[in-house]
Amino acid sequence: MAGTGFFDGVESVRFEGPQSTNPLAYRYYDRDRLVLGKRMEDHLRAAICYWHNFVYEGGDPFGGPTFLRPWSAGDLAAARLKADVAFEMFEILGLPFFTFHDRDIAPEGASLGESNRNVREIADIFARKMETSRVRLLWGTANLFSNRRFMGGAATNPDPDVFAYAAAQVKNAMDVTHHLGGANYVLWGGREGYETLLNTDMKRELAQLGRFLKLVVDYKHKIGYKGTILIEPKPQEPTKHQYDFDVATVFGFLKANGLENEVKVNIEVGHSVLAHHSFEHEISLAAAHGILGSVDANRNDYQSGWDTDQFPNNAPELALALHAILKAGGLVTGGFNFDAKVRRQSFEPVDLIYGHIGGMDTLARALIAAAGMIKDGALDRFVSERYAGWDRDEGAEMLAGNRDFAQIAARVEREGLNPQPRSGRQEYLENVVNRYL
Ligand code: XLS
Ligand code: NI
Ligand code: NI
Repeated sequence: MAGTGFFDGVESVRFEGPQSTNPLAYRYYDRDRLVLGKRMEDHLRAAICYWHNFVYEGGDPFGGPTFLRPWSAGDLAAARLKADVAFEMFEILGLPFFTFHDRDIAPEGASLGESNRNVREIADIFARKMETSRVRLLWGTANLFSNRRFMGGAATNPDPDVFAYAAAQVKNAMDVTHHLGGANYVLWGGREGYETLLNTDMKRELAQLGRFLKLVVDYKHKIGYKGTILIEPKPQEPTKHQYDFDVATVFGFLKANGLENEVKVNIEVGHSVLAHHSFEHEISLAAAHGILGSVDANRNDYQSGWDTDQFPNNAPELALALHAILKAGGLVTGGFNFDAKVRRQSFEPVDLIYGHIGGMDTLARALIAAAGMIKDGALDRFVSERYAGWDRDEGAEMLAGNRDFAQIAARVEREGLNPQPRSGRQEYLENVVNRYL
């Protein structure tokens, strides 16, 4: 590959094993290692995101860019350089997927037509690079939140022309995702929410959002796109009240619109924390409803109250989520997308590499631990015994709807039922989990 020189001196990152002290090697992520009969790479399906690596410039509310990237001019030439650097990074890390928003990859033009042409021009560069690279597209999405036209919402805007503009932008992003063989298409409703009810007709806005999602699903079928449509829940930020608050809210919304078999969720670790859930709660709930799609892998600062998008680095915490994912049969079209950015002071190119190495090794350790728990069945056995009564006799009959209240009450009296509590054994189970970490 003709190098841009951006990552000069950084070699391809390889697996060297847990004893390695090379900071530019994987210590746990060994992509070909079989875990429960499947390659690690195929379990995790890790992706490198475009926005945090190649768009974020290190700014915070109190100061501007610190990274000073050579593509900061923001024109098409800069976009081409950015694409070259991105593919160099994919190569160095050897991860199988990437993700992007339309506005990450190409500059916005004077009209939507020009913006769309810019996006397609860079997507064509991607397509050519993908002929010789092993990286694939995990998902594409449209940025319907940065431009000021979306300040009052995209699909949920009071102005129907903004809805139309958003639809036209999503159509193009779906076309491009389809063209690049993207495994999923994501919708994160950054501005789909509100600041104050004083100026908001919530009922209308929810109807608009439902209509928008139906249009997305119709278009998917019309163009023969086989990927999965994903909604990414987030409770707050940028709006005070987001309509896609958490997995439960999204499931209710999908049911209300008859889309629960068409759309799944992309669950982000940090967003779960902001919604006051644990990540494994969100995973398990999505799995229970059959809408587990994909993961945005990161971590949130527990003290912040906002979305800090840090790289995952806590394997014990992720192990329970991986356990829930494995139990649900794994991520099918989904994967682990690093929706994570390096901190403002980590301005050197190699810092991007360290972030991903740490994230990958954390996921790999969590996967190995979770696979151990699954293999021994220690947790599952306890849980299935705990509920075993529901699988037979009167438990099964009640659950199936074969008993009414009168029949249930009569049996309680007839048999003189007096059920005795059994220990939930939380501490014992926590100790079992610790054996695998
Ligand atoms: C923002 C979201 C965003 C989505 C893609 O908080 O995580 O990055 O993943 O639009
Ligand atoms: Ni995300
Ligand atoms: Ni986030």
